[in-house]
Amino acid sequence: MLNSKTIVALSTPQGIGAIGVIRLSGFEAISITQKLFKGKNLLEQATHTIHFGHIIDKNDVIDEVVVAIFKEPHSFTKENVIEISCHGSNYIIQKIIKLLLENGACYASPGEFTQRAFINGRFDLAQAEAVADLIASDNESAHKAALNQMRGGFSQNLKNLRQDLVTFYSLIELELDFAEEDVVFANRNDLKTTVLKIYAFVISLLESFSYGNAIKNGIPTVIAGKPNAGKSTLLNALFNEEKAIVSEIAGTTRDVIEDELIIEGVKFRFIDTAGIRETADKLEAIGIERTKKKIAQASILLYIFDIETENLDDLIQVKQDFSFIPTLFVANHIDKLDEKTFELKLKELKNINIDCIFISAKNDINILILKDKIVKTALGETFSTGDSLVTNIRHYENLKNANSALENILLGLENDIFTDLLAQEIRQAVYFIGQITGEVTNDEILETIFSKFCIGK
Ligand SMILES: Nc1nc2c(ncn2[C@@H]2O[C@H](COP(=O)(O)OP(=O)(O)OP(=O)(O)O)[C@@H](O)[C@H]2O)c(=O)[nH]1
Ligand SMILES: [Mg+2]
Repeated sequence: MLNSKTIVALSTPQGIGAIGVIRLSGFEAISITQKLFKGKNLLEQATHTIHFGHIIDKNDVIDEVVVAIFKEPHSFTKENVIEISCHGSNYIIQKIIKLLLENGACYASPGEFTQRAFINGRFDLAQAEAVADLIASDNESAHKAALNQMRGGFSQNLKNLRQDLVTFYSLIELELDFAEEDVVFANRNDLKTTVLKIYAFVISLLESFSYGNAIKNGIPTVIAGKPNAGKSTLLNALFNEEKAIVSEIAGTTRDVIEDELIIEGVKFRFIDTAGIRETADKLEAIGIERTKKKIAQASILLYIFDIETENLDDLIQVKQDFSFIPTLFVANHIDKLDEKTFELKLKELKNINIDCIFISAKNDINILILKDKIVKTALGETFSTGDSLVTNIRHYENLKNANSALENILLGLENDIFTDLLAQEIRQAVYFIGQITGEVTNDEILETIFSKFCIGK
């Protein structure tokens, strides 16, 4: 084992709870715990067993506890691990940790348990990072993506492809060693086939990032429309809460209002915007510019309009202008129409081929149907959850770098560039791919990654 120190930290959240779990990892985890434990001799117990007993300070009983034993290598860190479940009082927890420190344990730094798991080969770096994502996940899709990645996700595939590239790299290096003899060890066609395969995979991972990122941070969904269409009323209806100011004055919302909402296990970030119209008001104009920017960055557009007053030509225009983004047309204010007028409007909209969801934001009519439609649109636009998703910006950056190195290799092969230049590009690609799974990393990178974890993870 690389680490001789035995580390300790509270693994449950700070604060008062029914129980707190203190975790130790390291060669001496069991023997250090035994020094303050009154009960069975922990040193003689089998792995994966739990034991009731007391934590004592000299002769004072501190708490009744349950101790779980995981012996190396069958533990989270692949080291000896002890988990002490005690009562969740801050006093008890601090006291037990202090006793453990006095008996030879050291305080764990943030993410050190997971870091050890990585160093001891329990999983690769991308999987270790997924542990942090899993803990942070607050919705079903983010949870699925993190769990999938923690179990291996795209890592193995990436590692295999990288290995193929490494093989070519060594052959090319060999050619350089025999430069004077002008021999070819690396078949250029085979190299091209391999590079194309990796390239396709890297591209698919890069493409998954926007969705992966969205499910982690919420799928950006913009509510836009003319002033007084009922955008802010709709935002409030979706959240069932008065988030935005609603008034009959056109141009009420000037700044963008955003918040997150989980619907059917998918996280959305709803964005209420300033109504779009021609205006001489400087502040309102700035708001409208922001609206347009938000739409450009969003994944879904909810275009809401007042069914009583909306001009059909304007709707056709909107459909054209925003064809770049999946758009749901939301016909609002249906409460104001009698049945006959409603039927008429229905026909008109059908004639111009605009599919709508009919709601009354103010009276909470059909909001659930709208929510359902939003989820379907989000899922239809995106990947099935079984796919590998890139959710981590560090992975994304490395994939982008690997991608440009791969492009250079392909270009180089087309143009028959010098072998040493080719070797350099292959080395780059191998390096950046290796950065993701942690096959090449320096201590500094590791430190930044694991310092983002909390203590006790
Ligand atoms: N009758 C009726 N009134 C509604 C409905 N939805 C919104 N309103 C009213 O329409 C007016 C404008 O609503 P807002 O939600 O402020 O409209 P907005 O689109 O946010 O407007 P701006 O922020 O000015 O662009 C308010 O008086 C609302 O109460 C609806 O479904 N039926
Ligand atoms: Mg508004």
